[in-house]
Amino acid sequence: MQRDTAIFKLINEELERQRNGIELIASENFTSLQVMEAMGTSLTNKYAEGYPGKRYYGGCEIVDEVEQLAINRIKEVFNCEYANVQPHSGAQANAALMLGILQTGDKILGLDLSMGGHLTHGSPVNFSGKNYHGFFYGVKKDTGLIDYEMLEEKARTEKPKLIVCGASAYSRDIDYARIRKVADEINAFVLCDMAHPAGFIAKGLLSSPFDHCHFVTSTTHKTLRGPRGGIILMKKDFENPMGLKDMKGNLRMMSNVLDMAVFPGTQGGPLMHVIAAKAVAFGELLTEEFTTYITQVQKNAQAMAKAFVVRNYQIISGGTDNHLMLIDLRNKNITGKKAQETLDKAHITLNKNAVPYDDKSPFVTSGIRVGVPAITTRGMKEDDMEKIVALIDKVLMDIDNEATIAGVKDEVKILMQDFPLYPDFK
Ligand code: DSN
Repeated sequence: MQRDTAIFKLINEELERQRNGIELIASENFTSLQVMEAMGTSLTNKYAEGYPGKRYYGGCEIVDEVEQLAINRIKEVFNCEYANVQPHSGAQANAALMLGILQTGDKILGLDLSMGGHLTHGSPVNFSGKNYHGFFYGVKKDTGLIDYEMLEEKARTEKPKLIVCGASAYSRDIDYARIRKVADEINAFVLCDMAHPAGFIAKGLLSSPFDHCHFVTSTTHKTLRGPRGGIILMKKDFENPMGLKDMKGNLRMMSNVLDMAVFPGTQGGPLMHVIAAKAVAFGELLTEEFTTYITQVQKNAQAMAKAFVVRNYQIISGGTDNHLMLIDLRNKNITGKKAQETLDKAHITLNKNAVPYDDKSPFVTSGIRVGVPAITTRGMKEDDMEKIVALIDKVLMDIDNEATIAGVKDEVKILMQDFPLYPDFK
């Protein structure tokens, strides 16, 4: 068969784009070479519906070991009793979790998407708001911090079956104990979707949701720096209070409910090549090298936030505890859309983002979200954050000047040559 040159040409172009640009999308990262290698393997050929030791297909003895290694490693990372490593994505993990513990029409309470929440936390355009009834809490207008009083009030009046915490564009730590307290009052479950801060939680740099939340979901490709995918975790297994019984009439353990919600509930065959790559990434999480990396992510984010503030950029909540910051550009008279599109031309990649109480549509927005996991993987340090903010400022302050943009694009390329990406790939 002829090699598909059209696709491989595009793959090479994408690698060059990643190499030559400054990647500031908060949810992206660069995996290690061995994580990518694991994905491009014969494991993609294998059907393995079921779980290790309980499959619906023959020939699963090797992939069983792969999946078990992934499970064991991620349980060790977060010191937890249960892990399901099969969800194809964070959205799939949340879909399965909700299918397992909720009935259609049940109420869920999550952080409003326009205040930093996520689509799968009850948005009306998502399964989570179509199959279930979404209610929302927000952040305070003056501080940009989660409005816990509002969360408590909504919880007490609406009595949701599930409270979801975790966010896509929130730069501060979360008070999980406070959320659990009100959940216990109304007999609700608590889910923490830790997709963004998971890498910090793994190394104790941010509060852990595990002691307070019944369930924890995550993607594996953000601060965990693995392949694209999802996971579902529980600190401790427990008997399901919904009364779901097995064939012998015994109450099912929640681990069994969740496993069944992933497969056969919401997915078919697991992506064994991705699970192998997850296992590799989870092994990397257990190393001191990863501790050094994620500590540097936090230092870089703080250095970057400081550099923006010095240039009079308005960071929601005034700074960051994690890897990202949300910047309100209204005082600069620039929309998020215009900023994203113009910075893209200079090969600085980030995303437009609604800011709390935004007066513009989600397609335009008043803000940008900036994250440092990917550039930290490339080896950048605090003084490089200064340089990047200076380049962003140069573009934004002269936003219609094509010559300035082209000049910054050249500066970006030169800067990034000092931080090689996959140098062994030719
Ligand atoms: N796309 C993820 C993010 O950027 O945060 C959420 O789905």
